[in-house]
Amino acid sequence: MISNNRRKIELVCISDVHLGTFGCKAKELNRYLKSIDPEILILNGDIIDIWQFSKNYWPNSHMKILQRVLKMMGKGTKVYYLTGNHDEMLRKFTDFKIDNFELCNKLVLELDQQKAWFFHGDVFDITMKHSKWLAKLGAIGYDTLILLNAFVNWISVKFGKEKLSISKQIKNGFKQALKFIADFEQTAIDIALEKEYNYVICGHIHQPQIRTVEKDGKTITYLNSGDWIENLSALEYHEKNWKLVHYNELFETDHEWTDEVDAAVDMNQFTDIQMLYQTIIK
Ligand SMILES: [Mn+2]
Repeated sequence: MISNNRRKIELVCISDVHLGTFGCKAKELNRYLKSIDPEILILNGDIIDIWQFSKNYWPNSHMKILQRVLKMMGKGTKVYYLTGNHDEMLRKFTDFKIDNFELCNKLVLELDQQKAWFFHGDVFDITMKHSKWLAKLGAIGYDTLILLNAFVNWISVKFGKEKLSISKQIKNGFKQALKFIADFEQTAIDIALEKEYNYVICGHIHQPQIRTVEKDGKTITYLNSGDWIENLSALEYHEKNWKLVHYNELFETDHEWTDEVDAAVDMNQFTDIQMLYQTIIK
């Protein structure tokens, strides 16, 4: 693919890549990223799976994703990294900003006079699993809930239990999963309506979606970027339209894609970021 063939897109949002795990389809993601030239790239959580890092799985194809993102930044793409639960360790660096890179918990952008609210979505885990009465995010606050989730996970691990893993839960029981997805989407929609956003964009549940609903005379669009384990999906915003794209529809998949030789990235121009991710990775 030649560089001037890249599709110019105003905004691209991906999530749940889970770099560092066996399931991650890094080669496919790299192929997709190579085919686009977005003004803004939003990495909406669970990009690097730091929970799994003890397993010591970090192939070259995974490193290439990070290099690809750095390269895009070098070419002027603004990158927002919104933290998820599998990369919650990054939350202590929240609001870290350098050049055209920003690390945050949540993000509000104005897209053609419409307010778009981006966050990973694990903030709902605790409200849905443990206490329905906590569910009103407005009342308790986003950052408090994130802390609460981290605390519950810390306790669970202390007592030899597993951390809350929603994608795992979804895989466990079909009936339960459907209810969970419906609850998740409804919670996101309700809170976004209350806050008067026009778009609410999540990840976390690995269920790609674009759904517009009307409630009390207001219109809201719920979007989910899916994941790069099973769905291989991304959200693209261009000329006032949202599109959900799937790798399988964008590329032929009848033969396995082999990575072509790629121009080397001059890593020296990103010393600070490199230091940051080396800190994270070691
Ligand atoms: Mn997640």
